[in-house]
Amino acid sequence: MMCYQCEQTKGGTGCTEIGVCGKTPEVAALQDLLIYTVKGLASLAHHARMAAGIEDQEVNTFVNGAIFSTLTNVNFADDRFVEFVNDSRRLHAKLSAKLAAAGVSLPASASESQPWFGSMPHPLAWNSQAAALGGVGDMIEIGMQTGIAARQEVLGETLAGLQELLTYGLKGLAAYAHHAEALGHTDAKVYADVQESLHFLCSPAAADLGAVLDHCFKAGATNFRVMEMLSVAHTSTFGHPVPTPVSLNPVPGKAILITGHDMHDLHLLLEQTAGTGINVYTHGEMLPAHGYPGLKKYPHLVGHYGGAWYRQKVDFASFPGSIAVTTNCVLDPLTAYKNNIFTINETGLSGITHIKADASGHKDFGPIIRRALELPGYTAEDVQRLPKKKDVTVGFGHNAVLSVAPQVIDAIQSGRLEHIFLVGGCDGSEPQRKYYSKLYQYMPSNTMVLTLGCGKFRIFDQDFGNLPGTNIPRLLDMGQCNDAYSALVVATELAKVFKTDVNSLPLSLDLSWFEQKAVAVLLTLLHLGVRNIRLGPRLPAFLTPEAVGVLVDKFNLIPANVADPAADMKMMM
Ligand code: SF4
Ligand code: SF3
Repeated sequence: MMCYQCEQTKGGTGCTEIGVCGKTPEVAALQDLLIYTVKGLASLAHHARMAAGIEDQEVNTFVNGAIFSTLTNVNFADDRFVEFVNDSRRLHAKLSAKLAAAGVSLPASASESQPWFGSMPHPLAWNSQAAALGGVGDMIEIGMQTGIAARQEVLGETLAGLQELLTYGLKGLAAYAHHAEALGHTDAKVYADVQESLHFLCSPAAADLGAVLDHCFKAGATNFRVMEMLSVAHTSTFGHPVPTPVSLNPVPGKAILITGHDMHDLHLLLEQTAGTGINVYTHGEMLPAHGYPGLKKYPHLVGHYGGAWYRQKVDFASFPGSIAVTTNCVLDPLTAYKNNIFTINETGLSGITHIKADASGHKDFGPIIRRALELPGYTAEDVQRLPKKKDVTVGFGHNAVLSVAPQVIDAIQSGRLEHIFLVGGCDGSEPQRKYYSKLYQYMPSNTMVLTLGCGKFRIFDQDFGNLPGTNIPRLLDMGQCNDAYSALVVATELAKVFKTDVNSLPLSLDLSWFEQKAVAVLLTLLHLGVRNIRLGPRLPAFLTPEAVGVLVDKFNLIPANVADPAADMKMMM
C-alpha cells in the first residue's frame, strides 16, 4: 500500500505497510479501486450531462458518498468497500443503458487509457467490462494496481502529488456536499464540477501541471459554494447559531454519545430518543450543535463529552452508554466498547453494526437506543464523584459575530483590539501540535481568536476573558471546520467596513490540517486569494518542495514554525 493523504502519514512521507490510522493494505487497495471506478463512473456521468443532458440523481449522490467514504478515519470495513465498488459498476451499467436508449455513444477518446493508469484501462472502460468481479480477494488484487505508484512513476512526484491534491480536495468537498444533501440541499453545479474534475483526472490534460493547479483552485471555488450551501442547510433547518453555554458535566441517566459532523443524524437521534429518558451528549465536531435553536431546544441534549478525535479510545472506553458515529473521525474500536459503538452513513468499522437508511431514507436508531438502555448510563454517584467542569460557550456563527461587529470595529478603531487570529482546523496526536496550545499563551490580551474545527479542543475549556471595554468574549468558536464559511463572511464584512481587502485586515490565519476536508478549505482560501496563511503542523507529504514553492510564490503560504510559536506570534502581530 501507499497512502499519504493525511497529515499523520508515516514518517511524513507515506504509509506503506499499514496506515498510522489503522487502515490495512487490503482496505487501502479497496479504497484505491473505489476511487478508480468512481473516476470512470464520473467520466460517464460528465459525458451523459454534456452530450445528452442526462442527470442521474442516484449517480450524483453515490459519487459524492463513495469518495467521502475514502476520507481519512471514515471507513475501515472491507465488506463496505466491496459493496461500494459493486454499486459503482451497477450504476455505470444503468447510466450506460440510459445513454444507449438516448442514442448517444461515447467518443472513442472517452475510454483511451492514460499512461498513469499503468496496466489498467481507462476506468470508464474497466467499469464497462462485462465480466463479473470475483470476491474481495480479486478486488484487492485489482485495487493494488490502481494506487499512487503508477502515477508517481509516469508523472513524477510533483505532478502526481498535485493530482492527489485535487483528489483530496474533492474528497473534502464531496463530504461537505453530502452533509448538505442529508438536509435536502443540493446543487447541480456541485455534482457537475466534482464529476468534471474526476473526468479531467482521466484525460491527457491532467499531465499538464498548470491545468491540474487550475482544477485545484476550481475545486476551491466549488467548495466555497458547498460550504455556503451547508451553512444555509444548517441555518435554514435549525436556525442561526446563538451563543450558548454547554455543560461538560454528565447528568444521571442512560446515555448516548454522538460524534462526527452530521447534524441531520443528531436531529433524528434527538427525535427518536425523545421521551425515552435517554440523555444525548455530543462528541468531537458535534459540539457546535448546541448553538442551533432547532437542536438545543431538545432538553435531553444535555451536554458535551470528551476531547478531540484522537483521544476517543480513552474517552469512548469510559462512556457508560452507546456511541453513534455519523462521519469522520472514527478509529478502530477497543474491545472495551466494541459492542457499544454503531456506524451510520459512509462510516464503517469491521465487525461493528452499521445502521443503514431504508429505501425511503429513514434511519432506525433502535439498535443504538436499545444498547443505551442495556448499559448503565450515569448514576447519581458517578455524577457526584466526577470533578466538576466549567461550561464552554459555542454558537458564534457569522450571524452572532456580525451582530457584535459594531463593537469589534469600534475596538479596532480605538486600538483596544489590535489583532484577530483565526486558528482553525483539525487536531491530532503528534507532539508538534503542542504548537497550537502554546500559541494561545502568547496572544496579547488586546487580541481576539476565532476557532473552528476540532482543533479548538486544545483550548475550548479555557477562559480568555472579554475584549477590553466590551462583554464580547475574546475566544469565539465559529463551529465545525465547514464553518470556515462563517469566518470568511465575517472577514469579508470587516474588509468592507474598513474599505480594504481581507489580506489587509489585522487578521492572521494559522491553520492546522489533518485530513481532506481541511485540504478543501485550504483550496477555497487560496481560490479567494487569501495570502500569508500559516499551515501546520507539517506540510502535506503529497506536495513536493517544487509544488510548495509554487504556493509560496503565489500566496505566500507559510509553514507554521512549530518549534517556536512565540516567534510566529511576533511575526503575525
Ligand atoms: Fe496513513 Fe493517513 Fe493514509 Fe491512514 S489516511 S493510511 S494515516 S496517510
Ligand atoms: Fe476534525 Fe477529524 Fe478534521 Fe472537521 S473530526 S476537523 S480531524
